[in-house]
Amino acid sequence: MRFSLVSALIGAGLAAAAPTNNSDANAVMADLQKQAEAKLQSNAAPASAARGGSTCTLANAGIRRDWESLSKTERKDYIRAVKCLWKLPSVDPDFSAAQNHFDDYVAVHMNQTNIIHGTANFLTWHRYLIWLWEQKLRSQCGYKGYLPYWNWFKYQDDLNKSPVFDGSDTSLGGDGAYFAHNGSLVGAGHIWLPSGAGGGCVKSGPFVNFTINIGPVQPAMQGYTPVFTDVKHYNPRCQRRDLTMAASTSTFTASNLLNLTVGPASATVGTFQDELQGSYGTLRIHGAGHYSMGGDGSDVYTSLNDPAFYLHHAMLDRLYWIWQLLHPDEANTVNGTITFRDTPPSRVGTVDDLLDLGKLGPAIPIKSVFNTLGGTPLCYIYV
Ligand SMILES: [Cu+2]
Repeated sequence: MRFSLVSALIGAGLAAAAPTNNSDANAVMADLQKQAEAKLQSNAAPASAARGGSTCTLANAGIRRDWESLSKTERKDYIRAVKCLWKLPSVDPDFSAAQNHFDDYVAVHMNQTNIIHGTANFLTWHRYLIWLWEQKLRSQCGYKGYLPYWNWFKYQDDLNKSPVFDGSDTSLGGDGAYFAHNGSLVGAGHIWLPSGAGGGCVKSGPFVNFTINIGPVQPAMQGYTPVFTDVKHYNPRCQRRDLTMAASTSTFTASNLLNLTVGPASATVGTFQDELQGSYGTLRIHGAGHYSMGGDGSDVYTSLNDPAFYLHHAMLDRLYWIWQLLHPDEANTVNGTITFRDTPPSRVGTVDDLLDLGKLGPAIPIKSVFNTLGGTPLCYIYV
């Protein structure tokens, strides 16, 4: 059997390994990716290739890549396509605050926040959401590529240097202007994160003059006054950001990554998703991506106002994809109920529950998106 860094680290014991710097996390990620690809190759053996009559194969699957590995031309094409969504009309008259199709995604997520987080459908609902976004960019805005991801483990020490956030015309915008505020309260108010250097309107990059219209509902950033209302409340404003290294450096670690993918938290989909989302008083990888962005990206209801949301959730989906490939017996299961941390108490979710994203796309059962090569409708891999 091939020697693997991951198994070496596991062999050494998670606590003993406890790597904390970027290079360790990046090496672990690269190794996990290799293991996932090896599983893909063996799954694609002729006997299983025709399973279910899917026309999706490794040869024709879409390939989602690290934003950094896209050429500048490809990044600009993605940015152009996202801007195109601002020019398309809203598709749901109920979202009267939505001024365009970009806003529709914010509104759909906002309306369902309490039934798609801390629930059985968290992983699959967001998987389907970002797939619909990717499809829309391709079908309506002429985008030729696939959804890129933000690789959290690179540049976590200085997000200003990340190609996602460096403020160049090939980024998704830089930090916000300085806005004096007293950090962010996260983990249901149990954890305080110090402010970064921003907090105001994003001051550089391709989306500087673009207006967002819905929310905020519950931004973690102090001093950003929420609008406790609904998708009919029109609230035009700039998009805000506060790049917060206190969130990224503390959480995007090799030990957290190992725990999720091959360590104790990887045992079941329940332990995996709980560790990913954290609980009261803990900051974990899903939240850390949002709180690293700060500003609008820190709002559990309307974080889609930050265009980097989709790259963050693509990376989250990549982690889910890797976990599924490494845990085939658990890959097609769900755990949890249909309300946020079972509040109010609700029934257990099932694989037949529908992922209903309103007018963004047809409602489909959870089980149809377990396999990203299933062709019902998904057909993509990560590299
Ligand atoms: Cu969400």
